Amino acid sequence: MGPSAKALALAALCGLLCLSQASAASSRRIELGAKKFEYSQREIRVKKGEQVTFVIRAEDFEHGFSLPDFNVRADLIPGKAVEVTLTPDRAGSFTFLCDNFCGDDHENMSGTLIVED
Ligand SMILES: [Cu+2]
Repeated sequence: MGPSAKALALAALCGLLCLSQASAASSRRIELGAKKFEYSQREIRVKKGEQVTFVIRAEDFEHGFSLPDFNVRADLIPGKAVEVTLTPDRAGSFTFLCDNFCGDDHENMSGTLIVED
């Protein structure tokens, strides 16, 4: 690789990094808490095409966060903020739920993501 090719590769790499940082920064951040047996928000409204980052904290136990319609899931570890980023590409109501068994009322631990056009 000649010097100019190296410079080009570096520039391309920088472009990628800068782009990904810019998109992370422009993401709308939504704080969500998880504890037995509910999320801190039952209903979350976002806009179609808007990039959102869920910042999710488990408050008491290991929970899960699953949004099957968008193929998104994460393990939630107490004391740690877990970030999940997505850009909903269609409007509608979608269920998010705990998919990590956490006790008797686990089945009811869910909420709705409303994506508006
Ligand atoms: Cu659960």
